[in-house]
Amino acid sequence: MSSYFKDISKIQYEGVDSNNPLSFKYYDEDKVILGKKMKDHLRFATCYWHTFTWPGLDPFGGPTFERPWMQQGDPIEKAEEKLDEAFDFFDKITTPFFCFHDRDISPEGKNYSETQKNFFHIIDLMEKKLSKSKVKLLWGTANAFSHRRYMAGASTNPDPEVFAYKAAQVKDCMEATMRLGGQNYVLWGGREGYETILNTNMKLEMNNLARFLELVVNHKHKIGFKGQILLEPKPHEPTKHQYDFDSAACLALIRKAGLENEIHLNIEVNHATLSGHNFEHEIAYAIANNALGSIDINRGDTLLGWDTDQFPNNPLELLMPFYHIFSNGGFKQGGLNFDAKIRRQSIDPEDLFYAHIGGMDVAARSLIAVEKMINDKELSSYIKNRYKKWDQDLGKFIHSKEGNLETIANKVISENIEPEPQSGQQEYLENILNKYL
Ligand code: XUL
Ligand code: CO
Repeated sequence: MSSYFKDISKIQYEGVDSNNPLSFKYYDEDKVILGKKMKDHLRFATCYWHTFTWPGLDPFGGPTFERPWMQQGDPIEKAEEKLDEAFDFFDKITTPFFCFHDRDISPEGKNYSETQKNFFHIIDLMEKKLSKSKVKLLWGTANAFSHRRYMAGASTNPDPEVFAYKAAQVKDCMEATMRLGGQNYVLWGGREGYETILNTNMKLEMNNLARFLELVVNHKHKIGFKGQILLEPKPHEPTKHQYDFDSAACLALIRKAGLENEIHLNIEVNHATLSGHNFEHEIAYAIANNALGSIDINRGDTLLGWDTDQFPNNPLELLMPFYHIFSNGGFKQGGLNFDAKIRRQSIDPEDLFYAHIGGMDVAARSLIAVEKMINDKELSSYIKNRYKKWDQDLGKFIHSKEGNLETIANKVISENIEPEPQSGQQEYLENILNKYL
């Protein structure tokens, strides 16, 4: 039975005037925004790895959290204890979903059969827990990057035995995800890239990665899994050059495998910033290519150049990404996974609650602001107007069968075309955003 969170009750919405730090100020799950309840728009998920498995390490120091299930003991019993605590947390924090990796929930055994036995033992228990809880599974995924066998990549490893090992893990994890009613399955490469081209056959590695995507999609159809398959971009860290660098690189891979109708993207904030883009760009790029599936919400630290995976705390940073998401229909099967960890000094059980409450409130505030932005139509009308000539004669002609370089060039002369530059009015537009927050 769970005890770690025993002093904390279910978190309730109390509004902005409440001084209770263990309450929501903005996230009112049943409040209707843009025609749907907040909880159905935001589809929050707690992530098992950072919230229950990450022990508070950094490159210079060991674990700081020392939670009961992280102590020495029988690894299966500890995994069971962690599961009890995790479900107690889900029920109290009220995220409607959670996400997991195979290795977060159960330990490796001495060979793959034993690892598989451990995994399905916990999956059986999880299935029982799910039948008694309101929480649902947003997505499952396999960890094919932590163990030393994966140091040179998983599906891009020079050794096909490593490829096969990952295939076995992903097969089991997809089947478990389906059995638990998971709505998506995520592929995050981790080490699908290379450290030095001196020892790398890039063409073969990229072909193998495309082959892996194809095997995953074939298996999805074979078992009748209705969830979305998602690929998560990340530019580097752990590997120097990753084949799944950003949304554009992931889409190139997906298209190489001919799977653009089968695989969408799971876009993470801190991965977007590490790639030299921002979250808004990655979201807008995915939407423009009909590829947005789900998001991992967190943030980096501008003073630290690595994936710090902090909880979001600034509504302004989410405003435009949310505007793009919710003005384009929002999430269907996807959602908003807190792939975020509390800081190494935040060692109390309450700290996990403060972090999620803050993240959920910040997202709720941004959603409330976005509702106004969408209803006011100020930005959408501006853009519509800026591009309006594409719906008129010349714009239509360029896209018509008659349009070719010659006929278009002839028009420049016959119609005396002399374009007049127009202001982009960036500052005017930036000022508009101010009024929504
Ligand atoms: C790693 C990361 C992963 C994926 C799932 O940076 O974001 O946790 O979300 O493997
Ligand atoms: Co992630």
